[in-house]
Amino acid sequence: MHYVVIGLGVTGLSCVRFLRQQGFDVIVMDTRIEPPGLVECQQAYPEVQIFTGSDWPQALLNQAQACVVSPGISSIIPPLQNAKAAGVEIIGDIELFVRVNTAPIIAITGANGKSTVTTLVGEMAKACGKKVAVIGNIGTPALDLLTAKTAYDLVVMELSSFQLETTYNLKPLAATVLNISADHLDRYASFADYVRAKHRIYHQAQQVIINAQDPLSFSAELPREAKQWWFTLAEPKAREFGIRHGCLAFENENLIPSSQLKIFGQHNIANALSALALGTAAGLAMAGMLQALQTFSGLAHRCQWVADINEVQWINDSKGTNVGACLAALQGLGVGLNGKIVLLLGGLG
Ligand code: UMA
Ligand code: ADP
Repeated sequence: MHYVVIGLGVTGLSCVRFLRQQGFDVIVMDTRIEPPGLVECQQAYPEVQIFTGSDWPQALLNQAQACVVSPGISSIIPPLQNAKAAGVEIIGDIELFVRVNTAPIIAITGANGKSTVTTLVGEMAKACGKKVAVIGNIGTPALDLLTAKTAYDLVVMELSSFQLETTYNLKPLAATVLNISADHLDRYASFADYVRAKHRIYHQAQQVIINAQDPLSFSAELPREAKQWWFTLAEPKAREFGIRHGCLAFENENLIPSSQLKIFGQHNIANALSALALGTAAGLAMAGMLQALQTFSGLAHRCQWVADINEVQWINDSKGTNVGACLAALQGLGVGLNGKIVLLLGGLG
């Protein structure tokens, strides 16, 4: 029996490394003629058979122990549906990861703000003295953690809807859907399908963190026993992180003036509040989390201040790759601004 790894980008390569280390036979298939991981895979694993282009041998798919599908390729393409009909398990790299991982997981998804919140929670955990791994859609494939065989206190994982579609046994200590607006609709039959894929993150979560101002962050099918935490840009009620008199606050307690944050825009205040909620759910100390909030200056290309030239401020928000992100950036940056915003816009959307 062998595993078939579908896709030879960073995810596919990480799957090959992990499965070979475990001693399994591996076959790789990718529709691209020259997938990015081709040369590295050939050099490091000459024994692995690689099929590139559109002609995949169906018999090898149908005899596999499982097909491990990269997030960039849909698992409902005919060769994979045929294999599924033949009884083959269709999973993703995150499913392989959670079957072996033993560290507690904070799982983060949403249409926008995922990488910012994932990084911020990672910084908070570090400030609290935890050995933390920050992985997933943010860039480092999850399985690389297992291949490296290093122990961690906590795993902070950014998950895309693509990754969630092929994950069945994720049992996070805390999970959130930060917000939902239209994205990736070329991959989904409907917006409802995209929302359903995102909500999979909650299925077996011990604690859930919900955006009180986005009804799509809430799921009617939350696990009944899951503890709930909420965040809002309004004044917080019970179990809520919110804003009171210019301060980030939890319930009745003011925590830190928003002016002490190094990230700006209303959407980033929401990101900070969700990170505080996630960290609190995971038992991180408030003092360490607030220390991280005071130093975290955001990620490159996300509402990133570039220069101030002749009284014009230049901001790089090139990671705002959907309409919701662009609107949030414009609205967030517009607060308190006296001048005009000139938007330089490109891309498919
Ligand atoms: N592809 C093919 N044929 C194949 C396999 C893939 O044409 O047989 C194409 C896909 O359509 C896609 C590209 O190859 O355009 C890359 O796909 P991939 O699955 O090989 O991607 P990886 O290099 O493994 O990177 C993936 C994530 N990419 C996608 O989901 C498209 C990375 O997220 C992620 O960082 C990485 O795994 C580690 O987990 C990137 C992303 O854009 C940053 N994610 C989307 C987003 O954030 O909106 C979801
Ligand atoms: P993702 O990883 O989900 O793509 P990022 O943290 O990389 O999100 O941010 C990408 C862009 O999304 C930012 O440049 C900004 O325009 C927008 N954004 C960030 N946080 C939010 C939020 N909470 N709500 C809406 N848009 C946001």
